[in-house]
Amino acid sequence: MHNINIKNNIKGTFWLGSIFLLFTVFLSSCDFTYDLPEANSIADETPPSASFDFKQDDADYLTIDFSNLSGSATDYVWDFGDGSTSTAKNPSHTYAEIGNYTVSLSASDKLGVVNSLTRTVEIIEPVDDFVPVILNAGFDEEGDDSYRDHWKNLELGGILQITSSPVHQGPKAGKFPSAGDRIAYQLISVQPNKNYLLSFYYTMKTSPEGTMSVAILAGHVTEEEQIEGATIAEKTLDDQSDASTYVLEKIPFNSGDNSEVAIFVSNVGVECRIDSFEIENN
Ligand SMILES: [Ca+2]
Repeated sequence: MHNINIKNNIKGTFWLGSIFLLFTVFLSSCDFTYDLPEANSIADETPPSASFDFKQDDADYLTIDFSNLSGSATDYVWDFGDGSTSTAKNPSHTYAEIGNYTVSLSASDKLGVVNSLTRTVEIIEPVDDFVPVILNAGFDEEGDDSYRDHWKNLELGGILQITSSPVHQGPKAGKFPSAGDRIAYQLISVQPNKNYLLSFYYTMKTSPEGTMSVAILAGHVTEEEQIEGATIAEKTLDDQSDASTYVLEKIPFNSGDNSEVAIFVSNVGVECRIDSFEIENN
């Protein structure tokens, strides 16, 4: 019996001690001077709202500049959709390649409230929308001799003539008499290192035998001796099968270092006509 009583007393002392110890631990863990609420334990009067915009960087189209428009937030986690993340407020991110990326921004405040926004960022190669302009490309522009003025280079030859029959399109076409003493020349603006396709229609009399030439020259040329060295591309035309039927011809070329190239038309030996120039990115 004594043994049992002693055992009970020991047990009671143990539990009392344990409770006291737990209470002491509890008291020491409490910070009575600063009461930080747990997340969502009180209403967040100004919860964060995630918002962002983005644009392609001017210098590098694979780099996206993000602007953070979130409200009531202090911390940010960006997921750029390519395995990369950032905690910067307004990050820029460079992608490895073009494509669609799902970008999410999680904005949170010090109360632990998180709001997220996901947007698709589409990265495409910038479109080159510059297309060169050829003035009076169809030789139809009337008045003040302007239908020929755009095609002048008196240092290289006499100005081309204009004919009304036959033409490919519109009221007029350019004409080069058999003497070969007339040329057409026009300097046009291009972008360097771009591929272009120049097209036009021409026809020649069936006799005597002769040729017509359309060349692309690297920039402005003022002397005949410069022509050969300046020629980027050239086509010699010799379809003399039908004087009244215009033939489509195309000259592909690369502008190289030049921001201007010249279209240069000349002929040898036979009367020729030309009409409807067009140029496009190639
Ligand atoms: Ca025309």
